[in-house]
Amino acid sequence: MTRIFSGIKPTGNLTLGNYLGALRRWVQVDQHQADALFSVVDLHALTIEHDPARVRALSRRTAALMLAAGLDPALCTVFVQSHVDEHARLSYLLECVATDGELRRMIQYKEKSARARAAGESVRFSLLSYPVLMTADILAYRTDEVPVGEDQTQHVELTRDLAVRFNQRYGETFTVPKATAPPVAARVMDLQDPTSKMGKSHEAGAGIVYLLDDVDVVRKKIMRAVTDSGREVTYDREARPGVANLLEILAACRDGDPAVLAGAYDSYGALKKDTADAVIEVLRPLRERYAALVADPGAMDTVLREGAERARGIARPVVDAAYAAVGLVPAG
Ligand code: AQP
Repeated sequence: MTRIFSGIKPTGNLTLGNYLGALRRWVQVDQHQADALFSVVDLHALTIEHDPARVRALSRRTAALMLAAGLDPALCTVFVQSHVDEHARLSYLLECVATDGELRRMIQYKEKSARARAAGESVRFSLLSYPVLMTADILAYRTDEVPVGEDQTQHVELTRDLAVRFNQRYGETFTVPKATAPPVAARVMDLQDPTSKMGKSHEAGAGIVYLLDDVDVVRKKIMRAVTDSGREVTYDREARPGVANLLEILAACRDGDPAVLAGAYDSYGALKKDTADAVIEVLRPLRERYAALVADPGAMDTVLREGAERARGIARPVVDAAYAAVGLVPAG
């Protein structure tokens, strides 16, 4: 059976981008068709300035939203990354396989480190090394497929490179995984700046739809989305990124095709209204389930504990095999 691993960083409140770009497919497709593991990758939230209490609260909220979105512990494994030591154990070994040059070429590192330096902040070493931890997250489970948004494909390429290199040097140990992306809404853009990704760690703003936003807030944000001065509704990501973003969001919510949908509209107002309705409809059941889940924190703890146990059971022999392969003496 195909094995899938994917995760979400608890760096902010989950957005429509996380839902349409990742969660929805995990729920509707992946958990039914594969042996799927989904993790709150909390160690990845520490690469930037963070408040410990906030990371803790966001980790729980992220787990609850993953379950509220429809991940079913009877079908898949849901767990918190830091509960399974194998991720950090394997990461160091893979740092010994990765090169400084290939990590410095990562677009996310270049962009985030440049932003931090421009703001006069120091750049944590983990900002450079975290793609290796992500590689460990994936390889520890002998993962076949990694469903991610477009922003993460370079990291999955690195994972493939490191897996191949490790296997060549030390013997066949890891499965070489591949990235898979959803057909539409692989990259949901900020409604106020449709040239940049709708990201949960970005400054809270009018351009980000959070999964737990009130219905009125969702509607207001979408109705105020930046479009352009034209009138015709056409699907053109380059020339009309704002309209294209709305069409992609609508298409993702209604399982449609953005170019075909464009032909059904003769005004931006009507497109925005239908997009708002579609998003509100998609988020409604999720918000209801979320309320029920947070009312029973003990049940969620049980799901996470059992998820971590299962994850550990898969990862430990793989990581032990990697330790042995590189020449480390097994513990007696
Ligand atoms: N806007 C998006 N459109 C499509 N997919 C997205 N994803 C995130 N944003 C979008 C996908 O959601 C999964 C989990 O995301 P993540 O936690 O790795 O990153 P993030 O939500 O983008 O959080 P940050 O902290 O705001 O990230 P950075 O700092 O990297 O921008 C992934 O599958 C991701 O592709």
